[in-house]
Amino acid sequence: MSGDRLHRRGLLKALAAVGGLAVAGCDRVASEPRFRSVLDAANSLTYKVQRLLIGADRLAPEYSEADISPAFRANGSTDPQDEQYLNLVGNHFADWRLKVHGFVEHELSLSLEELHALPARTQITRHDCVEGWSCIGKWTGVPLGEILSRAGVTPEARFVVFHCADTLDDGGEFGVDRESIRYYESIDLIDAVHPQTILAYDMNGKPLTVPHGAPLRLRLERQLGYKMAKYIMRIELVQSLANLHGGRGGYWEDRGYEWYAGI
Ligand SMILES: Nc1nc2c(c(=O)[nH]1)N[C@H]1C(S)=C(S)[C@@H](COP(=O)(O)O)O[C@H]1N2
Ligand SMILES: [Mo]
Repeated sequence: MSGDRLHRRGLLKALAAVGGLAVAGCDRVASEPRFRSVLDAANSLTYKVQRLLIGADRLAPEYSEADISPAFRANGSTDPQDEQYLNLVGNHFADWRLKVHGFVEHELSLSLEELHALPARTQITRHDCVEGWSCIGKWTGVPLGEILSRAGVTPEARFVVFHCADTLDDGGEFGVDRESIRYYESIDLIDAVHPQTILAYDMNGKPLTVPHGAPLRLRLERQLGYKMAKYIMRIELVQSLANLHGGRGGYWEDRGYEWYAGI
């Protein structure tokens, strides 16, 4: 079978999974008891209303080279001190692999070189941080849908989880246990196969720097900055978010932010 056919078969499966999510997804999540507190009230309303208003295919605005911010602010973790990460930096990420696992037909382990050989997309977009600042940058990377079609998403999969290398100290002010401190994020399969959802390895035409998430970070242009995981180590396809860390689908979500952070 040609690679192209294999690829298409995988993509169709991913889209079939998305179809199921679009029809039944929200309600099924809301009926899981551990999700009620998250999806009740405002957050559930936000997710449903925004999904209706936005539509699955709407693109975030894209800008021109002239609009690129002269200095792109770095935020959150900007210099992770985790031992494993420092070792990877020391070797210029030659030993880094992106692991893709969970509800997939084939686990993947991809080097940066292998990622570079996959189809790429470049987009100039505006990053909005919940703290109230925005910057425009140019991002190049592999559409997440390409990776998922190669891994083959199985029907059980409902969410894509990004596990990061950095431990972000929250200063203890949220009362979350230390187990929850490593950064992570999650998105649904609709956003996962959106054309502007990319795993970026370049920023403004140069390899991603450590402050901005080297060697790989998510770009998810229709949501706020905290969703866009930097320092990605592994991508896990899961059925439920309840058993991960604080159970709310992300580092900041476990500390009270909304899971669906639509702009
Ligand atoms: N792994 C990881 N990803 C992260 C963060 C972080 O602290 N750790 N911070 C988030 C926040 S709040 C923002 S606004 C953006 C900042 O991306 P930048 O540093 O490229 O501006 O990364 C997001 N992704
Ligand atoms: Mo942010």
